[in-house]
This record gives sequence, structure tokens and C-alpha cells, in this order.
Amino acid sequence: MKGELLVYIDGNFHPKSEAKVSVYDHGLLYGDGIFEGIRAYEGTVFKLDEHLDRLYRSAHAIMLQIPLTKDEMKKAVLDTLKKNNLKNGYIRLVVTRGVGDLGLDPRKCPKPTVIVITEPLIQLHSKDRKKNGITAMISWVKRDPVDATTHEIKSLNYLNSILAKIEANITGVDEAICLDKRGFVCEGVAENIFKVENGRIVTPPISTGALPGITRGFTMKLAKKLGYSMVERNITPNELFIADEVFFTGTAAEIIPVREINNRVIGNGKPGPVTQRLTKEFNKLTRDPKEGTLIP
Ligand code: PXG
Repeated sequence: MKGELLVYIDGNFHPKSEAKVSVYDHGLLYGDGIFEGIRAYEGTVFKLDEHLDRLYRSAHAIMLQIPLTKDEMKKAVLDTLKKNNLKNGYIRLVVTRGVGDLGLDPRKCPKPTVIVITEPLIQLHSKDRKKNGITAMISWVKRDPVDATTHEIKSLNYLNSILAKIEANITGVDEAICLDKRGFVCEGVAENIFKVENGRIVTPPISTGALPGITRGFTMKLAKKLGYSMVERNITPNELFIADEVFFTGTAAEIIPVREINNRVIGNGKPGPVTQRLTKEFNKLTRDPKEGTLIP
């Protein structure tokens, strides 16, 4: 179709409706692969180098040899954005184990598949939710443990998050929060979580099995720069209920306040001063060319 967005697959560009991979691709058959969700703001790809570093770390952890250097991968991302004339957009970078047979042995997959999808911005939550906060529930679905399919790796195994999201959907709340198997707070389904108590900011450590989010890392640095006490430590579900403020961070979600958890109102039910201050500074910096890579 004319005017369609183009998708990069293994060095070639295909119109969106024709962008396809084999049914024998182990990314589909087994969720065997890795990905990144990245975002461009006004011509700058926010923290592109950090996302590429994380992609290559994920690949290392699952022993997948990406057939492109980091610079070639960066070029593929920027070329795809340019071809699609996108200055603001969402970028999905996927590397799968590649085409194999119906057995799960990755040795049968000689060549990884590399995909770059770019789209105009996706809206995860409405403007009202971004401004006034979302509702959430603590899910019965525990985060995958660190000694198994840990979310420290940004792999294509997302059933753990999807099950929690389904639970949130059928309960009628916006998002789900996963605990680790000990019962400590871990993260949202595609967001990291923070709480504020007496002006001090706390977020769970990655050892709960959470993804080391790029937005999480950036928010922690920003919080310290603004003079807040910022610590990583285990948080109990009860500590969330009685927090002054709770917010999520993520590439699509950015910084979003949580106003209710399992029907308990958080603070006074409105976005708190710390969340608002961080959001304001965050929104300035995401558009700063110094914080990312310019689309040529
Ligand atoms: N935890 C998990 C499990 C995630 O998948 C985050 C935290 C936040 O990380 P970043 O690096 O984005 O700050 C993620 C993000 C999206 C999207 O549209 C994001 C993710 C997965 C699917 C969609 O933002 N991962």
C-alpha cells in the first residue's frame, strides 16, 4: 500500500502490511529473542545508546550473537526513523534467535532475525490518567524469579506480564503490580515502580527480578540531582498502601502517578509534589538533544 510505514527486517525495508517473518522463527515458536522499546522526541532518540547497550547485554545473557555491530544497529534504527519521516515516535527493536526447526534447540537457528519497527507515538494512558493518576492492583502473578526467566533480561518472554495485565483488565483497574516470590514489590507489567515517603524516594532493587529500566535509571539520577534522597531497597505491599506518593516509570508510560492500589487511596489520591516535580523536569530533558541521539 502506498504511504505505508516501512519496517526494517534483516537489512531490507518492507511496507508494514508485508513485513513478515517465518512461522519457524524461534522468536514466535518459543519467545526466544530479545527486544527494546525506545522513543524519539522532537527529532532526538532519547537514550538510544543506553537502549542499545541493554539490547547487547540481553543478547549476551541468552548467548545470541547479534549479526550487526552496535554502530550498524544504531544506523538501522536512525535509517528506519528517517525513511518513515518520524521525529516523534516509538521504536521497537527485536532480535530473535531466527529460523530453526520445530525443536527448541537454538543450535538449529543459524541466523538471528533483526527487526526495527517505528510508529508514531503510542498512547499507553489517556491525558486524564497522566495528569490525575492511574489505578493499580497487586497481582497474584508473581514476577518470574531471578533464577529462571528473569526480567533482568528484556526477552521476548512476556507471558508473566501479560497474565498480570489480564488480571488488571478483568478487575477494571489500569495496571498491575507484580511482587517477587518472597512477596516484595517488584515492578509493573512494563514499568518500574517508585514510592515517596516523607520526601524520600524508594525503588525496589533489580534483585527482585525487575527490568533495569532506562527511565528508572534516568529518574533515579534526576531525583539525586534535584536533591532528593533516593534509595534502592525492598518494599512491602503495605508500604505501597501507606506511601505518600507512588509512580511508575517506563519508555511509553514516562512518569505516571498511581492514585489507587487495591482500592487503597495513595496519599490524598492526587499526584504528589515529588511526582509532579520529577515529571516536569523529565519532560524537559526527554526533548534535550544532549540526552539522546539526533535523527540525521
Ligand atoms: N519493566 C518491564 C518489565 C518492562 O518491560 C520497564 C520496566 C520500563 O523500562 P524502560 O527501559 O522502558 O524504562 C519495561 C519496559 C512500552 C513497553 O511500550 C515497554 C516495555 C515492554 C513493552 C512495551 O513502553 N518494557
